[in-house]
Order: sequence, then C-alpha cells, then structure tokens
Amino acid sequence: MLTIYSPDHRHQDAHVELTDGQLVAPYENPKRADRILSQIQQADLGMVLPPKDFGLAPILRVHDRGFVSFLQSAWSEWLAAHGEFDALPLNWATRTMRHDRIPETIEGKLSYYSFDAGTPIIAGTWQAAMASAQVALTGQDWLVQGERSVFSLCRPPGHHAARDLYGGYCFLNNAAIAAQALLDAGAERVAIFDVDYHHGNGTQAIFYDRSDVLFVSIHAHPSHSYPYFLGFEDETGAGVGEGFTRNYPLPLGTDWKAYAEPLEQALNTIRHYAPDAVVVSLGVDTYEADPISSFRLQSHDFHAMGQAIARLNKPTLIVMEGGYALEAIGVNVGNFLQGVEE
Ligand code: SP5
Ligand code: ZN
Repeated sequence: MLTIYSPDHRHQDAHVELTDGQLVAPYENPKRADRILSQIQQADLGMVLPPKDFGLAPILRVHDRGFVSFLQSAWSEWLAAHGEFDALPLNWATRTMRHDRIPETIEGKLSYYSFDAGTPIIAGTWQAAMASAQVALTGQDWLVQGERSVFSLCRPPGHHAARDLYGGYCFLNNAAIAAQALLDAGAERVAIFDVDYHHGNGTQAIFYDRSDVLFVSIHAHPSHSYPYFLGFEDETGAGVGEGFTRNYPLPLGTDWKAYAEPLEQALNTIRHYAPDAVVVSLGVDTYEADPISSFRLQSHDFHAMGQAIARLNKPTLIVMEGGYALEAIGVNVGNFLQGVEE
C-alpha cells in the first residue's frame, strides 16, 4: 500500500498539554509519526511518498476562512503578546454566554476558536497542520488516480476539528478535507468510518446536514469519555442529512469480543449506503495499553479490523488520527494496513 508522509509534522512539537489538572508532556508528539513510519519501512509495507501541494482551496471547502486566518497568525500574535510559551486558551463561551462576537485579542480568539486546553499552538503549528492536510489530499488524489487503498500518515490528527473550531490535538480536519475533495473530483457518495477511541465530533458536525457524506463512528461513550458532548446514538443527522450520521458508542473496557459486533453493524451501514469511496479515520487509541483511553483491543485485533474494512471492497483512504502508546503504535497501524491489503 502507498503511504503518504511529510516530515513537516515535526513542527508540531509542543511543551505542554493540560491533562488531569497537570501540565504534562504532550501525548500527541512527533515520536508517534516517527514510530509509524519506521514500522512501515521495517515491515516493507510499500512505497512512502511525499505530499503534493494542493494549496488552501480544498481546505476552505471545509473550514471557515476566518478560522484558517486565525490559525495562520495565532502564533505570531501570541508571541507578540506573551513570548515563547505554548498558546493555550483559558475560558469558553458556554451556556448563558454569546457566540456571535469574535474577540479582538489573541487570548479571546484562542477561546473563540477552540474547545479544549489540551491543544497547544506553537511556532510550527500552522506549517504542520497544513502539511498534514496536504498528506490527506495527496492520498485522496492517488485514490482518484485508481489506487485501491492509500495510507495518509497525517499528523497532527484532524477528526475533532470542525468548520471553525480546533481541539483534541486537531487543527484542520484532514479526513473531512479529503472526503470533500473526493466529492469535488466526481464521487457522488463518500463514507467516513471513524474508528478512533474518541468520537469524531468535528467530522460529524461538518457533514451533519448532508447526505453526500455518510459519517459512521465507533467510539467510547461520551457519557464517560472525551469529547463528552457529542457522539450519542440518537445523533442521526439533520435535514437532508437525516439518516446519514450513525454513532456506535461503547462502554469502558470494550475488548475485541465486544467490538466485533458493532464493527459489523457499522460496516453494514456503510455497505447499505453504497459509497464510491471510504475514508477511514484510523485511531489506534483503542489499544489496551493506550495511556489516555480505556478500550482493550490487542495488537492483532487491528489486523482483523483492517481485514473487515477491506471486505467493503471500496477504494479506501486511511487517514491517521489518534493512538498514544508509543511502544505499540507502529505495530498496531502496521497490522491494520496489512489487514486492509490482504
Ligand atoms: C485525535 C485524538 O485522539 N484526540 C484525543 C484528544 C483527547 N484529549 C483529552 C484526553 C483526556 C484524557 N484524560 C485521561 C488521561 C489519563 N491519565
Ligand atoms: Zn482519539
């Protein structure tokens, strides 16, 4: 299988994230992509190619222009105001507050455009996020050129980012950008299958009122897991999008035995939609030893998951999302890709 990779991911290398009341070293760090890449090379999983540059236009098909401008200038504004500390927001417009005013200062803009304090912006954030989106777009382009399956080794991840919101380590929604590009290249229906431990709130929100993208997600139930406020079973789409969102929230401690059945249901939902192409948001944070998650999938289960998805028999773009167990992330992703290819 072709892998698309850019070393520019290294520019997202923050000092801290806020977790469990502490500033800790970011779980989402450059070693993740380094480990995945070296596993792909070691296991001879196929050619690794750099991204092409598709520019901003396909990003603006999914994201708000003001949001993109904010991401481009956030670091220089923050630097001028505060110096060389990671840029993190401190408060948000929740119940009782207004959402219709964009603040003028950088602190206010961070608050307006974000939804958590775990997603630091640093000097290289825009460059890394832009490269990550180009990695997804290049994978999409290879699919359009006739490849059956391509792996876009995106970092930073994307599925938590919505039209004008960043968070959950995500800035630009790589899977959504690629799905929209597939439609713009002529596909009529694209299915996004999100198997990250966390619900892909950003992707769901972007396509919630549309029928040309089916969003299907298996994830930890939001009653106990991040991002807490989206991903329930009763979210099924709106307007013409009614019926084109499908969530499978699962309990803490879910192992393969409990995962396999909803996985088959999710795949049947996708089969019934008969998409022209499938975009997989691949998070391997469902792994038993993931440091921030609590499912219990084992390394070999990712092979079975890849095989099950391959049985859809559709052109498939795999976009990297989460997964934080550095010692196993390479093997877990490699197993998945091998499963898809068989
Ligand atoms: C792409 C992706 O996987 N983003 C995940 C973002 C999760 N951020 C907040 C996680 C909070 C986890 N708290 C449990 C820490 C265990 N000590
Ligand atoms: Zn995740």
